[in-house]
Amino acid sequence: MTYDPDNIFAKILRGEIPSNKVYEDDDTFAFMDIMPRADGHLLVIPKTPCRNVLDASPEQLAAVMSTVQKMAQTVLRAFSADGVTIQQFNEAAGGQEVFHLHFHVLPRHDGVSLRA
Ligand code: DGP
Repeated sequence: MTYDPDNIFAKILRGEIPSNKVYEDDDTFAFMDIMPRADGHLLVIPKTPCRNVLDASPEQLAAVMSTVQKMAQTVLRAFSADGVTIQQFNEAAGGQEVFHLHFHVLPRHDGVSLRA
C-alpha cells in the first residue's frame, strides 16, 4: 500500500487546510476531529508520512503512542471523563477513511454511548 501525500491529514500538516490544534511536538500533531463522536474527540498523527499501523516504523509508533497517552490523560482531566477510548483503523476493510496514520482519543462518561 502506498502513501498519498494529498490525503486530508497531510494537507492539515502542511497548513493547506485549517484544523483545531490541541498539541504539537517535533514528531506528532493532535487536533480535534471534525465529526466528533464524543465531546473532546481528538486525533493524534505522526508528522512523517505513514499510511497506518501496518506501514509504521517502531519510531513512529513510539512517538505517536507517547502523544496518545498525553492526550488521553489530558482529555480525562479536561472533560472530567470517567474513561478514555483509544481507536485506530487500518485500510478500508478495517474502517479507515483517511489514509494517514491516526489514533482517535475519545473521553467517555459512565452510561454515555459514542455518537454515530
Ligand atoms: P477513520 O479513517 O475511519 O479513522 O476516520 C477519519 C476521521 O477523520 C473521522 O473521524 C473524521 C475525521 N476527519 C475527516 N476529515 C477531517 C478534516 O478535514 N479535519 C478533521 N479535523 N478531521 C477530519
